[in-house]
Amino acid sequence: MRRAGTRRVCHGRAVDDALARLADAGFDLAHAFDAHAAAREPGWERLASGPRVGVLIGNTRALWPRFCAARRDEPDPLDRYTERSLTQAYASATIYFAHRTYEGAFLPFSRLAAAVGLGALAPSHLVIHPIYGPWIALRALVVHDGEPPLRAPIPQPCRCDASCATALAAARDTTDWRAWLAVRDACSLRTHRYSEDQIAFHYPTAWERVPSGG
Ligand code: B12
Repeated sequence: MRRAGTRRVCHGRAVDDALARLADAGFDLAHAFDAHAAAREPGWERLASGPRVGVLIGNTRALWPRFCAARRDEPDPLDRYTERSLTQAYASATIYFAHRTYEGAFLPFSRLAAAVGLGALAPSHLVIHPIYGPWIALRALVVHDGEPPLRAPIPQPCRCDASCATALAAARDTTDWRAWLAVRDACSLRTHRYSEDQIAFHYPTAWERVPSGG
């Protein structure tokens, strides 16, 4: 599988192998950054001490067939699949998951993704990737030793006519998933929209199944 928007994070063979395994499992976004610099972001102070390389792991629509092929009959199957894939790929690194709480709170993955330049936050509050638009999910952060690349926030990738802000205003007071899908669909970058099956998995039950998302 082609790895999307990534660069090698260090020379370590083990790191390359881990990224290849994750790509095979459908986690096709891996964005390395300086974990110590990112520790300045509110909510990420925990990165200040410890290994220097952070790698944000996410996915595009590429996840869907891989996940479906490996899916088990279990509660929150995507979260469990994510955990298994990450821990198998990185046996000894520190891993933080977007769907888990730490000391009672979710970690602000969207703000981290914007701070380290994986994407930019749109008026919809969704992270917009320069290629995949809003059709990405943030799954985990891996922290390991090595030399991090320099990163900076990127400019807004979408040519926004503010239609996502209008859609967000319409969705805010409702739990109707169609209104929330309309927020994502309002983005001008829609070539890499999820498949209907993937959308059906993420949207209609989002409010009953808080940890998952994508
Ligand atoms: C809890 C949660 C939810 C909850 C509550 C969201 C809320 N508004 O309070 C529910 C289940 C309702 C939900 C729904 C959705 N979520 Co959500 N959610 C999360 C989760 C796990 C934690 C958010 C959080 O509290 N962060 C910690 C706080 C401190 O950070 P923060 O940046 O201030 O977080 C705020 C925003 O993230 C915001 N938020 C969360 N999801 C969304 C989605 C939209 C459209 C908006 C406007 C705001 C918003 O709520 C937080 C508190 O105000 C994150 C993953 C993560 N760890 O961040 C995903 C996450 C933000 N969600 C995501 C998505 C896509 C959605 C949905 C659009 C689709 C879906 N079904 O998954 C829906 C619908 C929109 C909505 N009303 O929020 C993606 C965003 C991807 C991207 N490209 O930006 C994330 C990153 C998950 C992922 N795996 O990628 N979500």
